[in-house]
Amino acid sequence: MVVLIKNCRVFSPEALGKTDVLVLGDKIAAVGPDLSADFNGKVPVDIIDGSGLIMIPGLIDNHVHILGGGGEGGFRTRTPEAVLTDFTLNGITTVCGLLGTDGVTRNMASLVAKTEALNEEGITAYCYTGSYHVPITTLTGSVMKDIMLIDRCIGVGEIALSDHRSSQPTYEELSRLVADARVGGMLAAKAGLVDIHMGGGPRGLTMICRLIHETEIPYSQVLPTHINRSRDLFSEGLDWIKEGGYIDLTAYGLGKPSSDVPAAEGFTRILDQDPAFDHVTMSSDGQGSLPKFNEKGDCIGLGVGSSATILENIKDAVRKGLPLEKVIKPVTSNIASLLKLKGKGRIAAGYDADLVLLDERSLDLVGLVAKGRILVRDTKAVVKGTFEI
Ligand code: FWO
Ligand code: ZN
Repeated sequence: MVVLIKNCRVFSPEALGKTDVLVLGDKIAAVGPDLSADFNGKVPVDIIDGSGLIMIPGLIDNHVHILGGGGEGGFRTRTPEAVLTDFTLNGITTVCGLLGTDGVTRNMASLVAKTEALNEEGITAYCYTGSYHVPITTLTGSVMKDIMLIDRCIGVGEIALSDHRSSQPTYEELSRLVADARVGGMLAAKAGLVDIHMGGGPRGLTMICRLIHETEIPYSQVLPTHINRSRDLFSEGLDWIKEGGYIDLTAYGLGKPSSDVPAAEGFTRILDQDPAFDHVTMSSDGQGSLPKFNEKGDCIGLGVGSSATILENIKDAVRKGLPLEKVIKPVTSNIASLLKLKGKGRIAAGYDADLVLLDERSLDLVGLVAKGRILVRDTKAVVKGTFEI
């Protein structure tokens, strides 16, 4: 009910220095020095000594296959469903769940159920309606109704473009889909954002650019993801930011040689051209399949994404000299404002009490508070998913 974290180095994401944070219920009540919480012993107060620790806002992973995904190599390659500690032990307090290649054995009813389950278990979960395939398969029969009438549905995704697994939507189909998502979102005071899976195909961002250039739809309505999957696509992404667009990097596992642009390098190049660093987000593709295809398009290998890569890439970027207060923006305040997630993405009075405590030197996860509840304490999960042992 009441948590007081004393003497912690707080990044809200801005660097606030050493200060205290008071949590009442599921909200941050106050941020500032010398806070106390004494109710004459009538109310239990959980006091955490934050010395030697850094506090950042709970991380927001905007692209997670919470039901599991995959299947590109046949039924045995359908990837496993996420469990609560996949997120909490990696600093994630908010996720946006979605479907991918397989929009047949994975469906919106199950996605909404899993989204609700994660909210009941302790974090905040939203979802997108649809999957790779356009026209999208909705739950209520229309994109606008899904966004307006499903409480946790905040937009559409992930629809696939420039990819051999895409349904090859026409420009007209894409523009109608984005237009419906926009108006549905507007009518429900939600972002109505369309999360767009970018494949490695030569058409790149052309259809998205055409849509924004030829219609009245604003840049903030679409978020091309996996933008760092190739150097060519990433260069298009840099140009897209330059003209006002938003891009989402996938937080790849470190150390494996591949064609992608690692987040640390991507962030550096974005900061060079846009010091404000407001138009970039990052997501894990957690539980999504990471398939490898040969030149004939046959699946020759398959990995599984993990939400752990978000914090790993934050650490890597800081190790390479990027400032922490910048590096956490793509997974806190930037994505919270793009997705219009009220109360999310910042450490300030009135915001949701989603807080992550990291070791000051290693940036390893030490603690996590979600909606005011301590879910991780002294690096251990003190709250687990329903069937986690
Ligand atoms: C990416 C999710 C891809 C699923 O291109 O899009 O396949 O449905 O689970 N994953 N298709 C992974 C690359 C960005 C590395 C997905 C996957
Ligand atoms: Zn994808």
